[in-house]
Amino acid sequence: MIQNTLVLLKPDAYLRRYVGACVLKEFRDNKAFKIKAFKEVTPSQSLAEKHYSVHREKPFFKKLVDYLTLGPVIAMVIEGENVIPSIRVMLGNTFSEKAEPHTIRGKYGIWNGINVVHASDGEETAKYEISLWRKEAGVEETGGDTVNSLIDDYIKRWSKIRIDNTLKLRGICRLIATGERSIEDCEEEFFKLLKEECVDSDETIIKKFVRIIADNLQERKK
Ligand code: IDP
Ligand code: MG
Repeated sequence: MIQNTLVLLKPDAYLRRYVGACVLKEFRDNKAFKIKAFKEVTPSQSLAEKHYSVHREKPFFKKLVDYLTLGPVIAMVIEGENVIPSIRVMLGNTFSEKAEPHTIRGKYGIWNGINVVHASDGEETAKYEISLWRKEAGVEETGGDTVNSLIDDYIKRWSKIRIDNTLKLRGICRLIATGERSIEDCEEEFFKLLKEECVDSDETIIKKFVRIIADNLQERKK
């Protein structure tokens, strides 16, 4: 069955430029997918809250909204045969450190909920999310050559960077999670590693990014 799904390169994938380009390449190069909308959007608080409204009662809700509003995202509408489950499989487990190494989250997710990409989890959700992002952020399904060339330009521009510190960042998170190191003790290292990856971000946003990672480490899941 032909389906449409909403895919977001979350702010971590956007700010970590090379990682974002690698992820986008996986979607572009999959011949079963047709990318119909592609737009860089800085989500407002209200859009982030509506997008994650199913989670509003969860203890991590506020931090989740802080994460989605950390910086811009790339919003896409992708069409394809059973595209909703296919993309969920490509993403892997919600929690980066549990995701299989060949999945997008397994390859590029830092830790816990900092997991690079969002994708709709079912047909109803996809309809809700596509219409929400169209209404509130102008994510229009224009399709065609314009979308394709925007994607090609993005990949070409950022794949040159070639800096991917995922495994180093995750290694530090693991030591914090096992109690071998403290978050405070690691903040400087997180900052340095992210600064290498986030080539065009200012220090204020990178510091916020470090805070988001730290919050996530404290927000332990069951
Ligand atoms: P999904 O993104 O795999 O569909 P959901 O359960 O819908 O996962 O959760 C939405 C997002 O909320 C996740 O992608 C992740 O960023 C974050 N999240 C989910 N569970 C937790 C948690 O227990 N702690 C922190 N963040 C979480
Ligand atoms: Mg979900």
